[in-house]
Amino acid sequence: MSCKSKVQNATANVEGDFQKPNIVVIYLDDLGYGDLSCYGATELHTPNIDALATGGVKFTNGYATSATCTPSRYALLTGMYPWKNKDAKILPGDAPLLIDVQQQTLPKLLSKAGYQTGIIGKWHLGLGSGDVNWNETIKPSPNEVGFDVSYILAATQDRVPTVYIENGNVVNLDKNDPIEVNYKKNFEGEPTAISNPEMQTMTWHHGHNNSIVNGIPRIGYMKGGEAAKWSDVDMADHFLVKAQNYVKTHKEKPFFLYYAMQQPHVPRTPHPRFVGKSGMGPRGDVILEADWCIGEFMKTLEAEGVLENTLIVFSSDNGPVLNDGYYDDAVEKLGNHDPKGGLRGGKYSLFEAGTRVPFITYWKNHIKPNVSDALVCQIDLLASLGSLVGVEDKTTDSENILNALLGEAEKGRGHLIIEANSNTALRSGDWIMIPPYKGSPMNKKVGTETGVSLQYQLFNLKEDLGQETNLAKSNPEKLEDMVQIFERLKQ
Ligand code: NG6
Ligand code: CA
Repeated sequence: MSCKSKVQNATANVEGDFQKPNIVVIYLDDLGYGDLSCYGATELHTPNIDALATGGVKFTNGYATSATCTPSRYALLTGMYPWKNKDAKILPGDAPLLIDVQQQTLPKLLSKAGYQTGIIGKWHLGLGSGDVNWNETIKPSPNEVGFDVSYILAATQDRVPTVYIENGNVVNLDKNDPIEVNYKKNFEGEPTAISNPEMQTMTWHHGHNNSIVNGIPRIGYMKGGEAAKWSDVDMADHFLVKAQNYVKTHKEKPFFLYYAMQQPHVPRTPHPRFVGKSGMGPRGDVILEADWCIGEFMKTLEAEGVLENTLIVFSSDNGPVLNDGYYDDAVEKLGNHDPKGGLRGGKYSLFEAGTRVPFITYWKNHIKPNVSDALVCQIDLLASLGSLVGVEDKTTDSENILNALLGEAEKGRGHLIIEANSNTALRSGDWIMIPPYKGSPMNKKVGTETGVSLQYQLFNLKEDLGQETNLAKSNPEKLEDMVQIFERLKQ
């Protein structure tokens, strides 16, 4: 048999050099660099994610492109810098699909190599082309940009519509109770957190005062769809079972599964069996819940006989935030835990904690356990995983850093442009340069620094992880160097 036909005939259960591994991207929402015990947390214990880190490569310089969800997810799936697309900002739940159906995507690329592709979990990249009718099959959806199957929540857990959507169809929709969604105005007579605060079981702090679903006030107004509404406390279990079933029903041929978990984004709604487990309130509890789900998911890979033929990439879409709009004790019960892991800033910030996130690759008996300081970014999965399965693509901003991702090279990317709230900064080698921007240095509602300043900022991250000393004035040569690279890359 030729090499090529060996590849074509490879199945997940056949041993051999040419076997294509299954690929699973496990992606958390707002998990910080310091939120896992394998990244130094002492107050939270995440044994299942730790097992991936100790059995795989744990990256210390792993990045999302952006400090918020939509742009990071856009980069992950398209390999394109989100700042090149003016619409790649936090999207409302009724936004049109952000990815052009003609655009290259990671699932499309893997499909070319014979992969089955699926997404389960949070989408937040828009749906339809403007005026979505939630009561008919929604198109375009993930299924039009490369996923064979999709089972998603449209935007975020705190945004309407609060329903699951499977292959473009709202799950459990009763045609006699159609869903309507509006992000500008309420539907007549429908309760909101303002008109009916007594209906709340969770209280909003900022934003989040529109429709109330399951006692939780949300962003956006929704009417109807009663039977289709999800149960927040069961969401983690629900997605887990879907992910497990995906593995069970697709294991005969190579698959790519994007398992996009909703934790620890707000509203934090741990299943009752995790309530109180962290001693840190719901934020800690849902991190433990996510860790448990990952452990169960790994058990399924093993039980189905595909563990040794599955490459796992674990990461988060942006850095941590405590108060993101609800009173949920995240600040009050934090204790000695540092979600930022010693970094400066947080979600929404150009400082490191906005974009530097846990980043782990695991492939049993293929990846040698290691800790890597290589500069790696989620934007590079497209070119790198393409290279792994033999499909080259040079049409995007994604770089082939496969060797670094597999722990076989010490160097990853040379440069990376990170983004927060449409402002960009350059990471290059050990250095980061943040150009001057207008705007507030503090995001007062969430209580974190934005990283924005009217002065140039330059930090040596190797010597100054916490970005305490701005070297822009004392090292003008380095600054000039960084500004030139930045300007060249931004063109
Ligand atoms: C913000 C929300 C925040 C969160 C965020 C998106 C308010 C005041 N804040 O607009 O709660 O939903 O959007 O988070 O509404 S992300 O992780 O999906 O980017
Ligand atoms: Ca997020």
